[in-house]
Amino acid sequence: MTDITTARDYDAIVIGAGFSGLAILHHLREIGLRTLVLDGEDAIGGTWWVNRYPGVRTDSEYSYYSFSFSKEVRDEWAWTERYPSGEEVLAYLNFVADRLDLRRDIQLQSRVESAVYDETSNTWAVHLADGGTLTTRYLVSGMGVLSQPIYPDIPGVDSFRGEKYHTAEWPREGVDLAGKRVGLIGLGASGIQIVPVIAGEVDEFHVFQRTPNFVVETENEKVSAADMAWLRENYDAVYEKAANHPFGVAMEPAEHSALDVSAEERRRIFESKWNEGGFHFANECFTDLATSHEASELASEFIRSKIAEIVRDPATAELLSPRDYSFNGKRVPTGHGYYDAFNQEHVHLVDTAETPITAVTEKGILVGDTEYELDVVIFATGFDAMTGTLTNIDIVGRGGRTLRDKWLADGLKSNLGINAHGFPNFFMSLGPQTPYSNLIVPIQLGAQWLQRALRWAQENDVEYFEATPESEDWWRAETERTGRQTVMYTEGKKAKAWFLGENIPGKPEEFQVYMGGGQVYQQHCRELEESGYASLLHRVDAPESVDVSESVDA
Ligand code: N01
Repeated sequence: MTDITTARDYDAIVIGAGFSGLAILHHLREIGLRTLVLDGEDAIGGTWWVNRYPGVRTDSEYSYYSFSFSKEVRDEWAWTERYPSGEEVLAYLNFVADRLDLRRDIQLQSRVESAVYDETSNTWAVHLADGGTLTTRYLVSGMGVLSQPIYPDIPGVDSFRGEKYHTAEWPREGVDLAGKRVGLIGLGASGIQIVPVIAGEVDEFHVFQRTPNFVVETENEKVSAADMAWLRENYDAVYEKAANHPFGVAMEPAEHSALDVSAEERRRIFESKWNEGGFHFANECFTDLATSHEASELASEFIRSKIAEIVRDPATAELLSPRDYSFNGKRVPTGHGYYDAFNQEHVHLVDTAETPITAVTEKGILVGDTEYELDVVIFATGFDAMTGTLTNIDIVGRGGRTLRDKWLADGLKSNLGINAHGFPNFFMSLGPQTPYSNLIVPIQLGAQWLQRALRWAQENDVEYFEATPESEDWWRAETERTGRQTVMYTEGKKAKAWFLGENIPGKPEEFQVYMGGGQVYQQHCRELEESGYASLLHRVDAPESVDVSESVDA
């Protein structure tokens, strides 16, 4: 067996101490790899540590928004809400870290600035902001997919004299919004969560809307002791259901096309799933809300009718109703009193589609000739999704080429979002082109896949894994092919969705995620494993005379 510890500080370094980092640390430890997790923040939790804005909570239900691999965690942790708050998810992650004794291998306040692969020694050197360097054989990104915040390209953002905050950079000590005039830009899942919560605190609230969203409202019931007892008994079945679902949720597949039932029956089904709330509507009504434009438009019409029922002012209701794209064109957010918030007199919806925001001024926000004077501006303007964290630091592979340069020159390419050609022994948890899903499922299954792959590498004296160029071409084509069969393509383009890269001016239009279904993706991962990792080039440790360029499959 290969001695993989030679002259390196670690066998594996994982960047990021969120869900991914914790799962990977646990699984790599189990196979005896000396693993270290690095995180730039001063606490674990990843996205759940940095996203502290008021109202932050999961859009997925508690039962499948957790790991299933640890019996201790399953038996001892109790969720309290159907859609847990950010604070509760953070407490869960801390519980996981303590219960699995993970903290001793997590180094906080250690921001990675670059990681450079050395071909001669087959080693990654990880350079930290404090000047330190650590070496490792395997480098794993657990940096998160929606973790590189972006500010809008509106002139004058820096000139505003009041307070300004991004939802993903919310101050740890909180923000006192009482009695203030607040403006919010951005109505994706983050903005939609913050609206009803701060509406109750602020004096005047201006919500600047460029593109309305289809929000599915929900109740957020308490989780009882009996609910948790049931879940503990049925955890494996719940998890399996989520793992077999295209979007990673533990839900029943729909049975009928929206086009195959009578208008009355359609309304009845829409109504019943609307009442169940959240992701139930998108996933359980009909088979084709994500694949048929006509079906998606029927769902759109239903939600528009709900908006008109909830929002008392017809003009506001109309403004909140998307007309330029249909349901699923954006990631569908879960609402907790979102539409109802616009019934309060001090909550004003400002349409910036017709007349865009011209500038942020010293005093507030200028829309056309109207200046809205504000004390606080909140940016809920999203992220450089999927690739942002990976291209924001220098990940330098073979020949000194960065991942950023590779994707800029060749387009987004990877083998199943796990590894990229030119970057031996670099692995990504939730890399680009991994499923559009409740993310806990691909995080856990990905950690378990990596565990088996690296154990196999040890047992077979494999020096490195590296995606073949052919595998990248195949996966890119597959990601585009399947994505274009969904309304996420046609409608996502219109809605400037982040999953197509459309939310960032200049970012190429490419599917950032795999839309072909989480269960299909997992089947591809199993096939790669069963093939002996055939499309991940690997070289058996051998005398130095062996030419690396002749790397062969086992
Ligand atoms: O970001 P977004 P997000 N002028 O990109 C607007 C996950 N998430 O942070 O649509 C004016 O969706 C932009 O307007 P438009 C989830 O996967 C999960 O809300 O481009 N407006 C849009 O309204 C989600 O999908 C959870 O016209 C500008 C908004 O900013 C993903 O994170 C909670 C603008 C950005 O929306 C991202 O959500 C929260 C400009 N120049 C998030 N630039 C949970 O499940 C941007 N906007 C808990």
